[in-house]
Amino acid sequence: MSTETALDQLKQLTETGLAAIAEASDAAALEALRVQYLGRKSELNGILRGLKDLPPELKGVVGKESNLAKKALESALKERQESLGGGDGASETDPTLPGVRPPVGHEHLLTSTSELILDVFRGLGFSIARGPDVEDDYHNFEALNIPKDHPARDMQDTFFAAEDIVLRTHTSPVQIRTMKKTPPPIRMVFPGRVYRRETPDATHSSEFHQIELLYVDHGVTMRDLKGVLTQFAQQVFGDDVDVRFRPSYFPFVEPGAEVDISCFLCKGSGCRVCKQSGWIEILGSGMVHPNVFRHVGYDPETVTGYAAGMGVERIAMLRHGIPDIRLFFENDLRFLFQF
Ligand code: FA5
Repeated sequence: MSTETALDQLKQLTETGLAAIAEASDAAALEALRVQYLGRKSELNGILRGLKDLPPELKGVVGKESNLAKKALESALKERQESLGGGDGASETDPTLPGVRPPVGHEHLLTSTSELILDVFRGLGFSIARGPDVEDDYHNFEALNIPKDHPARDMQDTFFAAEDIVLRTHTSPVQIRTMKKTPPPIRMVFPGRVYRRETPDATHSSEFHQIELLYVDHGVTMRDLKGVLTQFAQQVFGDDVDVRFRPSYFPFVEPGAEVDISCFLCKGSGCRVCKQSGWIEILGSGMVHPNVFRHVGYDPETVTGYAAGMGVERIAMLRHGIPDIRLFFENDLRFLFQF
């Protein structure tokens, strides 16, 4: 075979092949053309197989042209297949086959726990606001009655982003931001992520979530605080739960109280979960300190208020008997899909 004959033959078969492919009206016709032009018994394959018998000076040029022809036919087939609506040509769409369901995720347990808590407070007349995760020293400490060098700063080990810029260690700074721009009365909750330089263990994480509560008006008393927190505890943990207020210290409240619920597992008789005490701590709270009101320009002689802050992970752990806080952040689907 001369070079010209082989090249002519290639040109011819490419042209007729391309024309036929462009005309093909369905996937079956395309498949037949693929077999005819590119299959094992095709003319082109015959030329490729014969290459080895050609004299070296012909082999190069005919080989190159054959490959170009093959590529042109292949891409024309692919293009036509796509313009006919995809498919691999072997199977037409069968509308009676069951569909393929993509895996669908669901709400993270921390999200649904936050929503549950926020719903309780919505029902009690609170509205929701948020503040920034990156705070300045003034909002996170100073305005909350924790001046520089005050020993209470050590209560929450802090991540610093710059000299006076911190990752907030609690959601309490949102109290300050809210009161600064809104006159009383205020009845709000502030959910959000907080950060502390802690060594993680089963109940401590260096990143966790809090929900803050703030109610300021004329004549708000500790009794209002007890009423609302008891309501909250019973709606979240069940009607038969007992609530206990224990004196405690936070610089931004006076008096301050920590709130315990009776152990849901042993019902108060003492077990491993409540460390034999019969009670489990769920949050910190108290009456807003007059110095805090002074910082935001409220008159502590005319308004009073209460505040509280709770850890969302701890509440989810108590509600579901989760033994280790780190499970929330490992994203192991076997854990997450249980809730
Ligand atoms: C505070 O953060 C105060 N801002 C709460 C407050 C607000 C008191 C308003 C009074 C008035 P405390 O550091 O105790 O307080 O944290 C509150 C809750 O966050 C704890 O009860 C606990 O549930 C949770 N918590 C604290 N540290 C961690 C941690 N490392 N990992 C997970 N949860 C934590």
